[in-house]
Amino acid sequence: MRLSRYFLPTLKENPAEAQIVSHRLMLRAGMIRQEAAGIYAWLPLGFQVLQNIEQIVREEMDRAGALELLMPTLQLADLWRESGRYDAYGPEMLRIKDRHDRELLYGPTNEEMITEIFRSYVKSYKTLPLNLYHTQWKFRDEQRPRFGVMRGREFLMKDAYSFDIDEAAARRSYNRMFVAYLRMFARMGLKAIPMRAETGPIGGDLSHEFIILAETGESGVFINKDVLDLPPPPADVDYDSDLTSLIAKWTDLYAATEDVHDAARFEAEVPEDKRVNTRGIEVGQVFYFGTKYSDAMKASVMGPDGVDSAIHGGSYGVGVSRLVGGIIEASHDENGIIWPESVAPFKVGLINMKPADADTDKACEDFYAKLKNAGVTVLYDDTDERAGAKFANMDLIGLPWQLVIGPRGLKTGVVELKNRASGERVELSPDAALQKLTA
Ligand code: 5CA
Repeated sequence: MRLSRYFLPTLKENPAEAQIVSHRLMLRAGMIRQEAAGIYAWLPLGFQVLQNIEQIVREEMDRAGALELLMPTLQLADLWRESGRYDAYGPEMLRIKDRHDRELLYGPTNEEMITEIFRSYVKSYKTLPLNLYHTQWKFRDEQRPRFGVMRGREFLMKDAYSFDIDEAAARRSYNRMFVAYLRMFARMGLKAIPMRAETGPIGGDLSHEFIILAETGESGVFINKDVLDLPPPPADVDYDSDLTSLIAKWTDLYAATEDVHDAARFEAEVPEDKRVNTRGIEVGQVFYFGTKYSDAMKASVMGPDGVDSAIHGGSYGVGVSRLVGGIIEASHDENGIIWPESVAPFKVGLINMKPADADTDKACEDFYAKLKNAGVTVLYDDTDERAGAKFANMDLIGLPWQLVIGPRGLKTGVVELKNRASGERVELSPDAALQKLTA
């Protein structure tokens, strides 16, 4: 992509309304535009990151055996009356009437709708286990939308729903999601710690929140700091195997949100030098709620013994749009964002130090074409801004590599490659640079 043809409305000044660094940087880097309180338009740079995150989530969900579908944002109120949640959900739910006076709502989550789909088609245990998911916009009329995409009113969530014949099978489904979550967050460069948590309006008695540590987070947390050193499960983890011992490595170490924190246990189990009490950002939550929805909505299947019984369910959410802010909270410096390569909007920022200089233009065009041909995503700054402004802009938007090409270096046959994360700069031949970036 040529910067001269891109839409990157960066801001020089810090926006006054942004209280935390990720919100500030997302506005300054031209990633989002606020349209109303807690409602954002995603501009090209922000949208690319959002899509990259969604894709990692998708790959790990698919690897764990879940199946993607897409449910609508609007739902019938009557469906929610069946579960009893239409009234229970309160003012957070956006209620709408259509021209025929039918009551609709903008979905805050999809337990009811997926249960309705399930019960319409599945009659036998032979179809189980089943895990269906989608990534779709949600609306929750939060009392205090704040911190940009962290607590929005409209936000993008991946939500998955598992269906099983009994509790033991449902716990296996829960475990598969638990492992998939450890993997997806690690791939985004995050240390997301599973913590015992309350279930809130989703219900049930077993739940974990996946939380990344950050001072700006909304949740107070208590952990044994050894949990930060646990390695994520490998890519070839066998989802058909018994995952309990893998999961026990994580759940055996104390980690709890303040809502369920047990001070006596914390002190008894965790040596003093390993106790950490800090704040964190919840990027995902998993629930096992048994037959809460299947009882109310009559979703049952015939078991091997010929007897019908209510299915056991779980639901599994990931805050896809919140993650964009969460990753920035975890990875930035005073100059701007530092994207992990896996979610970066472009891998390389190519800086032309002297546009209109024939040799420099030629070298840049050549690089640009070769990188693109090799499948490397590149943002080519071909504008005639000052060099200082170009560097500041590239630091702000945080692409993992900056490739600087100017007449002086070209005379001695070198280009400069800067690693955004370490700040390290090396001069090397164009061929060596190309090799490094396409390896
Ligand atoms: N039905 C369940 C699981 S699918 C559910 O809705 N869970 S949740 O309420 O915990 O939401 C899932 C994830 O969405 C949260 O972990 C959080 O990362 C994200 N999320 C929730 N509310 C917001 C919000 N207002 N703004 C941005 N992200 C949010």
